[in-house]
Amino acid sequence: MSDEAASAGTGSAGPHRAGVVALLGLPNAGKSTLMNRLVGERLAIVTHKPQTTRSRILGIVTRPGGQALLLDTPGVHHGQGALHDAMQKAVGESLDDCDVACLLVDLARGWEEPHDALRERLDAAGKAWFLVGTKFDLPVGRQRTWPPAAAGSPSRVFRIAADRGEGTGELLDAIFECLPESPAFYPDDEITDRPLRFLAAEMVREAAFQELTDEVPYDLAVEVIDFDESRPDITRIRANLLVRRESQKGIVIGAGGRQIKALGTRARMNLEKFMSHRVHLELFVKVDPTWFKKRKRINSLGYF
Ligand SMILES: Nc1nc2c(ncn2[C@@H]2O[C@H](COP(=O)(O)OP(=O)(O)OP(=O)(O)O)[C@@H](O)[C@H]2O)c(=O)[nH]1
Ligand SMILES: [Mg+2]
Repeated sequence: MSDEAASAGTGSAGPHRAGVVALLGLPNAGKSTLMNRLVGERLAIVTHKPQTTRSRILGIVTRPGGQALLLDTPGVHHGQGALHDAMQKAVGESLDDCDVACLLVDLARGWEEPHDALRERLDAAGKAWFLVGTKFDLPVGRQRTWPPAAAGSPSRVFRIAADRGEGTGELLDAIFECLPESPAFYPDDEITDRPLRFLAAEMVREAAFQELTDEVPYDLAVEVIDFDESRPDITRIRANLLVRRESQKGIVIGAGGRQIKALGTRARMNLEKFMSHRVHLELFVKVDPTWFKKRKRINSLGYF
């Protein structure tokens, strides 16, 4: 349980509340960081590059009297192709499915034109939505006039620094107050519906985003081909790094295999921290010029 979930007012005297909360915004707004903070685990991968998240990822926060189903989503952006379409479909479905939405806006950047469309969709759907300014710890964010007039009429307005947990407890309290009366949807010890196998693939992809430059991480997908949990003290994982072009294969492997070694070490250390035991990680680089073109293939990689 996160500090936020533990410290938030229990609300256990009133009716039980449960519902879906969509975390929406532009790429790099801090959606995944906020979800991880509220859930209290590094469920969603976070990098300094935009378009890190490719699918909707459920993070469950349970406390006495309530359960919030947080949906981390890909950032809203223009683009084309089956992967882009799958990412934006995940955004649309999260918006449609939610009981309350948080529209996250990077305070360092302020309100931008694509926020208008998101706000219009939320208002048209009649959703309760919170305006959440992120990265309040940065000086430029602290100086920004908030809320901006263009934001219209959000139900509530917040400023948070999710990295350090500033303002996130108050935000979670407000979320719980807004949820409909309902029994819980998941057992109280569950934090996501995603299998460990998918979370592991994501952690490898996170390492790829951190280690590789230019377009390579965007062209790369991770396919777990073997996930062996038969021993309690070590998990053995074998995964393919799918790249689009032969030239990218060379970049990912690096001179003398140094790049893939660094990437693998970084991923393994994060996996061991997450699983609290040893991980044996074996990575292979495979050229697959079409992985991002076919919807079913994209979905099978966990991006939906
Ligand atoms: N200074 C500061 N940086 C933050 C804060 N929250 C997130 N960041 C940073 O912003 C960057 C993007 O964070 P993410 O959580 O990956 O953003 P996102 O909205 O999920 O991005 P996409 O998945 O690409 O749409 C990372 O480098 C984070 O460390 C914050 O409160 N303060
Ligand atoms: Mg993200």
